Amino acid sequence: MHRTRTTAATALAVALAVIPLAGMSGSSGAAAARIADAGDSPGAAASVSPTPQSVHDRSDHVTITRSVTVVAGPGTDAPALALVTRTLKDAGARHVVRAGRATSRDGQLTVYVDGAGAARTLRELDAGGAGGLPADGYALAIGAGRIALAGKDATGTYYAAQTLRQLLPHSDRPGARVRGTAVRDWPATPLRGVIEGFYGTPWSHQARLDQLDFSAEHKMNIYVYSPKDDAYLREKWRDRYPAGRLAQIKELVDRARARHVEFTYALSPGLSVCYSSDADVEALTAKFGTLWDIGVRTFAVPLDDISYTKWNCAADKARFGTGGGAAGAAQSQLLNRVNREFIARHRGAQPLQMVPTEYADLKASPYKKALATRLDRNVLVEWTGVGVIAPTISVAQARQARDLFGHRILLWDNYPVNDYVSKRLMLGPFNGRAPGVPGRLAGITANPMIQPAASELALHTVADYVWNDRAYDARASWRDAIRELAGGDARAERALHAFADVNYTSAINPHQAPELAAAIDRFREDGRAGRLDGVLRDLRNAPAVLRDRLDSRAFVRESKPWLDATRAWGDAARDALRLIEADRAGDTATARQLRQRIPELVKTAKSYVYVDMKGKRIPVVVGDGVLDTFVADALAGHGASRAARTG
Ligand code: 14T
Repeated sequence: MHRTRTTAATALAVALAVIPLAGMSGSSGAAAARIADAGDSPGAAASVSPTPQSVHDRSDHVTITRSVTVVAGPGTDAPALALVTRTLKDAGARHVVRAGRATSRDGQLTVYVDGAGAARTLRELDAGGAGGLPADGYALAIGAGRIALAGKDATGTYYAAQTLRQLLPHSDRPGARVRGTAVRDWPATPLRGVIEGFYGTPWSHQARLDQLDFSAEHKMNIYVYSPKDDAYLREKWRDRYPAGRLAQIKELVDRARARHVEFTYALSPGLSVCYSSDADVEALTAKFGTLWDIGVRTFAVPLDDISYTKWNCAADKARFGTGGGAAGAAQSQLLNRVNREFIARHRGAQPLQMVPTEYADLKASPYKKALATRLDRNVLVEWTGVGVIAPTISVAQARQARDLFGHRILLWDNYPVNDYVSKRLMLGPFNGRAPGVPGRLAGITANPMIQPAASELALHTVADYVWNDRAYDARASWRDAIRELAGGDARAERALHAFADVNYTSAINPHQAPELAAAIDRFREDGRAGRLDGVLRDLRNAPAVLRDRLDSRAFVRESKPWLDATRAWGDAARDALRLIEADRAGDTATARQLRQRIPELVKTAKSYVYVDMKGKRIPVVVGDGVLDTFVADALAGHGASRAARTG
């Protein structure tokens, strides 16, 4: 795996461009698939994302009254209660009063959160209890003048509150009616989240805070802090943080805790570590200690993208020998010491995570054998699937990874990460991961794009899949993600849809701009230029609409070169369409004029660049293979028709 980053990245990019990719799910059947339980009608649940495991709509309604009583025990999760209160106020309640037990004032809404009251209400409304559910599970019921929420654990209660947030309407006055419903819900896999694990400009502090909020809203419970270009995590792994940096990390840790997200600190010593050195074990655990002190409880030691054939000290060669088996033994020894001398001695520490140096295949090897036999059982091993950017992941592969590494597997999914193709935004959905995969894993973490806000579209779909893989429908989830990011603004939603369509392709979504491509195909069949022009005009105007109307200013900022390129390609494509029409009508003057100016428009469209952290200017692409091809075909067709005329 040890290659220099640029060559390796280029090799990877080339490989991805030529490997034919297996067909991926893309069926629509939206609404029906959103309800996991057979026999349910799409009612309230249609607005809940990730799709709940089980929803039964009731025939009754509940009214949000002016004053609402919240009945909760003293041990109830504080963030959950705060969210319930805010949700009720957003739904029109003026006063939300906490009480130890119900004070049944006629007609007034009571909300039970955990405890005996919630258990009784859930039973009466056929939602069952939360007791038998997996970790992070919850039950929620709305009906008979009451609302009840109960979690299997504190996170479950918090997720019940998140679901309530999606079920209640927004209103500035009391009186809103809410459809009765009974929800039982739980995740498909224990760990679900984001690993900031890419090369290039690390996310800003604000972006990380926003990401923690986003994760919580999407029932994701882990954030792994592992940016490759934060020197304190790799080159300077032994060094302590300056106070200011540590204070920032603490702010993330606190935010994560309040959102029921496990902040995971990943330290990568592989560039310089001496595995047999007591001093290096000491340095590693001392660094972890400084993070423990600010509240971190989950730790990882990634050993990816390092050499495991060259030791960093002579002692390792003497102690372990050479070859993959020796590397596996050395790494296991280091990790076991961290596990036994740090993790095991800190009460409340979560299982240690590691990334093996062979993380992207399923070939039996002396290295994997060494990890399987020597690494402490309770360490989680990360794996990317077959291929660094796995086009597909099957249940059989997940099972094989578990067997081969001999440990529980945490999937490090390299989607939507774009560090190896930074000319591209990846706005398509999570795809190609089979139903049943999450159930075989300790969890799934997705490596996002360098652009944090733009990553939210793909991450929304990741969150859907990892919570309820059986109900997952990539296209439906993608539309849902667009709707959410557009924040209820129909014009922004349409614009975002058009923009995401021309930024759709990746290793897991082989077709670029599927909707635009279909519109062009249709035009080739029926010759209806007006309709295609409407599509191109909407695309051309989408950047302006997004700049005007999208709430997420970060999305607009990060997408700037792609927005610019989209508008310019829209102009070029519309002129190309006019050229086709002029040729067809025999309007040679117009055709000649268009023919002359289109190359200039194409040049402009290709001129927009993403500037990376080293100042490198990388021309961006949008709708590549579709927009450029359409324009080129129009020019070629014009040449051909001229030749035929003058021929
Ligand atoms: F550890 C991993 F699981 C992993 O994926 N490591 C890196 C990751 O930081 C990076 O964001 C990702 C996508 O580029 O790929 C891994 O890095 C690579 C992979 C290669 F195949 C770097 C160079 C390669 F040639």
